[in-house]
Amino acid sequence: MKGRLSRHEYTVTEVRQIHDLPIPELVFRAQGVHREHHPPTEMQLCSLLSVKTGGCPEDCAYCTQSSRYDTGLERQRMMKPPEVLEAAARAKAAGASRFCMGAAWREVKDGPAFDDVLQMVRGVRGLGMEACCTLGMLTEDQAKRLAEAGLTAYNHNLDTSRSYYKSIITTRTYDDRLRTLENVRKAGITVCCGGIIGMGESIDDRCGMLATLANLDPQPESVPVNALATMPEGIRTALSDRPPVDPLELVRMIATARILIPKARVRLSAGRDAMTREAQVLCFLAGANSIFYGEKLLTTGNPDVEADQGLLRDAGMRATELAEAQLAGQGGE
Ligand code: SAM
Ligand code: DTB
Ligand code: SF4
Repeated sequence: MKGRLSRHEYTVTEVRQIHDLPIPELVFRAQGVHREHHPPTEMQLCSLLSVKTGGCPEDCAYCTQSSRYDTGLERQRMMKPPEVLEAAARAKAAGASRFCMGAAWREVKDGPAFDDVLQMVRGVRGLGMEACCTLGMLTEDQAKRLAEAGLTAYNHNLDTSRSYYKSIITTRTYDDRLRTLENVRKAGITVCCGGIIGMGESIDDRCGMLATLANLDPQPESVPVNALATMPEGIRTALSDRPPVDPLELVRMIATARILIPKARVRLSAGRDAMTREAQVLCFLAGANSIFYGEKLLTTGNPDVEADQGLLRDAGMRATELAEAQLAGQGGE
């Protein structure tokens, strides 16, 4: 909450002291924080859909959808609200409680495409699901219109530290990102903000990003931790040659995020399809309580629905019920 009496501003050094703890100490501390704030066996299942794919003018080096690189991804026309709502209904029937719609835009432009997105948001809320969008930069007025349509959350990632950011994206700044997050916050929409590891950044960069996230006031309600997506499907990015992320590094990021941002949903995001079940369960123990659910993320693969249902069952965990999602989503209206 704004105006907290003794708000602590984290430094990179402090975050690093947590991040570098021996894993048994780190996970033990994270579990303690997790249990204080969340039911430890409950997992939010969130389905993703790319409603406008490819042809993006930005130069994000990690992204398959940037038109600045030859990624081999086929550009697709923008989907219409009825098609999107059919996909949302299918996701709901499969057990998802949140539906996130992504568009390969630099920023939202007012006009028919944005009006369609507003209709999609109203439709998803009408299904009783939480609705999330990730559409690039937003003005204050656009955020307000999304809030009026019932949007629960807006995803806009910091991606990495302020200093490494310039090596990954040159077409918009870190401050642009922070401004959009502020507009989302002012409109009363919950903030989903995290980043990616495995892009060649240092451990200090990772901890710097976590410090910035933890120092946001209020802190984000949702923190996605992505491993740079590996692309067996043949599509590429400017960073495709990076070695794969060691899952223990994701465990460290998740546990540290859990300790620093206790109330957030920490989301084990891109990268699960390259992980064993055991590594994923270790991430759950470290405090991850949300996953993307469904065969596809935006353009790359994700474990299939049966595999995830089996994983939750065998781990003795359960998916967030729709009714709980509705209650949680009320804050965003
Ligand atoms: N165009 C909008 C934007 O960039 O804000 C929304 C879509 S964008 C694909 C959403 C986020 O997905 C990015 O900020 C990034 O953190 C994540 N992402 C994109 N490509 C990824 C990849 N190859 N691996 C991991 N995460 C990725
Ligand atoms: C986030 O942090 N991860 C999701 C969601 N927010 C939009 C996207 C992951 C994208 C992975 C690469 C792809 O599928 O294109
Ligand atoms: Fe465009 Fe978003 Fe991909 Fe960047 S991450 S290239 S803004 S779709």
